[in-house]
Amino acid sequence: MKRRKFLKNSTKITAGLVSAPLLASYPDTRKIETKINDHTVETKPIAICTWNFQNATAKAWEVLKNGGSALDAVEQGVMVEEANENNQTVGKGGRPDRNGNVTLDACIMDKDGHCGAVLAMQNIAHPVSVARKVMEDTPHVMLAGKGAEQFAYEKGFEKVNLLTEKSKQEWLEWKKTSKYKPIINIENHDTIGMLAIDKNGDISGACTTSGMAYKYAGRVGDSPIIGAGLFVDNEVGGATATGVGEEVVRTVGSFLIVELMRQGKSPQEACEEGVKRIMAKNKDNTDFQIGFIAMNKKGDTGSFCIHPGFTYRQYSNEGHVNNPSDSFIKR
Ligand code: SD4
Repeated sequence: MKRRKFLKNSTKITAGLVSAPLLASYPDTRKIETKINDHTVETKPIAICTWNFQNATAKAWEVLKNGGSALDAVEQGVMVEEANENNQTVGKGGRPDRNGNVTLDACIMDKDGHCGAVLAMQNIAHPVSVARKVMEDTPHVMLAGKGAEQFAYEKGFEKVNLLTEKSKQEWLEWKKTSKYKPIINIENHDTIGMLAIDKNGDISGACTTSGMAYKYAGRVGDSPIIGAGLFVDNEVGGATATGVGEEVVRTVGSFLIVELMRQGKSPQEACEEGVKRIMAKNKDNTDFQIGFIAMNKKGDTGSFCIHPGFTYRQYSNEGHVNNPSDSFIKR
């Protein structure tokens, strides 16, 4: 379905209408309990992602269902969108910067607080996997630009032309006026952030994007910034964001939401507070979109956004559903 049409329709969606048949049972039927400090929490395997990326979340769920780790689930899940050339905000097929170069941002974070990120990296199809290599094979957290690309080649990643004909033609069209104005819910908002809990009750997350279309060369948003576009604390939960990254960075949105959950807020309440914090800094400017999703250690989830139209896809043993998100501005 065309993005514009989907977003038009998405406001009509209700959780009940889109819930799908029950999935094959999770193989391990034991209650999953994990210890947080001195108390035990019952938890459930689950994967969620920003927007209605059914194939990506299904892939993550397949990994979880087969007993894989949350880290593998989120990596393999978001890779589905990185490879999807029809998604013009992630990976190959992403819209370029104003010079015509597709530059990708991604990060990943595991249950132990280890994390890795690549920023403004060109010519590599799976930035999330390079981010994982940064996390696992280097003493660093972030690699940017040419250095990230060089590191990827050293790790065996292939050079790929990320600019598809469609994105190129649209960019050439854009250059005629060169107006830079992100449109709410459209064109710039297909970034995938994903969170998962595995059979051990451990949480990981990943986030990947080509950033804002026609951005200044070198511009980096929130998506690869740990704490802004993604944050995981295995004792509490995780959060991730989509939308205008500059505003997410200003409030360190995902970290804020996880800390609010640590203080006792539900994922839903924490996402709402996160958006309100952003809106408090933007009293005269509401003309942009941001969506947060969050989950806590038990597998409870929540989301909130500025404008109607945002949804998040969820897979668990109870089935899969595209959850419509409540919004700060109602209509
Ligand atoms: C960014 N947050 O680069 C990203 C854009 C985005 O869906 O979310 N697109 O600011």
